[in-house]
Amino acid sequence: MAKSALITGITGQDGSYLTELLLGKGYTVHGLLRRSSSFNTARIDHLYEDPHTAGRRLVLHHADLGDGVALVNLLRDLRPDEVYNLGAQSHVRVSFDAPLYTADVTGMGTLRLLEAIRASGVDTRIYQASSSEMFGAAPPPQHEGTPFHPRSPYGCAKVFGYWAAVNYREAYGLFASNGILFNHESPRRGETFVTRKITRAVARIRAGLQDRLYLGNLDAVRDWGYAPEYAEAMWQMLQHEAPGDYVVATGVAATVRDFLTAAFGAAGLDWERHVRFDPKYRRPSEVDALIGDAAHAEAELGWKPRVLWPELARIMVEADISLLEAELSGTTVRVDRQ
Ligand code: NDP
Ligand code: GDR
Repeated sequence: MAKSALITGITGQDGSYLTELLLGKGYTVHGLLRRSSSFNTARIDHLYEDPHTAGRRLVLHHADLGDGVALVNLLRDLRPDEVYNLGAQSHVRVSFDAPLYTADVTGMGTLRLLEAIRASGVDTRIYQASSSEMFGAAPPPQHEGTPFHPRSPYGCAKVFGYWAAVNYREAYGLFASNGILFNHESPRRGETFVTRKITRAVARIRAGLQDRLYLGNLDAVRDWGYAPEYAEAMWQMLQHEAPGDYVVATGVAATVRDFLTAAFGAAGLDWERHVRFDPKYRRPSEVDALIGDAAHAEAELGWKPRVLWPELARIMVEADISLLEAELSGTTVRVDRQ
């Protein structure tokens, strides 16, 4: 029997890659779509199937991680084999401006989903999108045994979600796995995260549409991997014989400045001529260095990173240049071509 999955956050970067992966494996994919006054499905439009198509395998349902009853109803009606909880207010800087909202969606939303699984009595496996931001101030390299020290409302909310998943595993025997994913990027990355902000600016500066790029802390160290590979790790966790918690990372460190140099360099530009500092992009408390040790994921799941950050920077710059050229030529644009 073909499997079915429910994905919260299906319209986000990771949700789109995971949907492609699962459809390719023959799954029927149900996505939780939150109500928006404008279209929010650009990343999955290329996978869209008309609701009147018989036997379609991608189905979207309006609901919200803030609405526990809607989650129970969805779980009860769909009875999916697997649930991937990717939905979140995922922006760290924004979480300082909207801390209670972030805690509600990112933290309580996870508990609502776990409780919906329990209340509906559905026999399913759940993947929880945990984050390297939970490590925060803990010195690198970080692994599954590193104590958490979150540095933002977002990080605190993810710690809550992490422990809620562990608790439902221990209390109710739920197959709940935490993927502790380090930063992962792609041409589909949201435009306000630093890598995509940089690669979009490179394309626009190269085309003469923009001259300045305003950024915050250039000294932060991150471990940037390639998002489609991280979606594979999520799926592998739910196919494993037992639930567990896994760090997923490349183990390779770079500063924001390093990424800037590579991205501008890929277009033959010098970042120092264009980048300016704006304090509004600094965080009240910063996470200085995240470098993951993914040895456990490699040993248990056979997962290994392939694309490292210099190649990632090049992939993203090339994609943003092509996207801009298509926009400027008036060609119908699909935001996500990879
Ligand atoms: P995105 O920000 O691209 O996507 C977030 C998704 O959550 C979107 O589909 C968004 O919907 C949805 N969402 C937001 N609020 C709600 C809500 N109230 N109810 C239901 N859905 C909601 O994130 P990514 O794809 O990058 O990340 C996926 C998950 O992994 C997130 O939980 C993130 O915190 C976590 N994570 C990400 C990492 C990364 O480097 N990318 C690293 C570690 C963890 P809409 O499109 O309508 O806004
Ligand atoms: P992060 O990603 O906070 O690590 O969270 P982001 O790309 O936002 O920041 C990375 C680093 O770059 C510095 N920075 C800037 N960041 C942004 N967004 N905009 C700027 O102008 C800027 N200038 C400098 C930041 O200070 C930071 O140090 C991401 C999210 O996807 C989370 O959801 C996820 O859990 C973690 O990665 C792992």
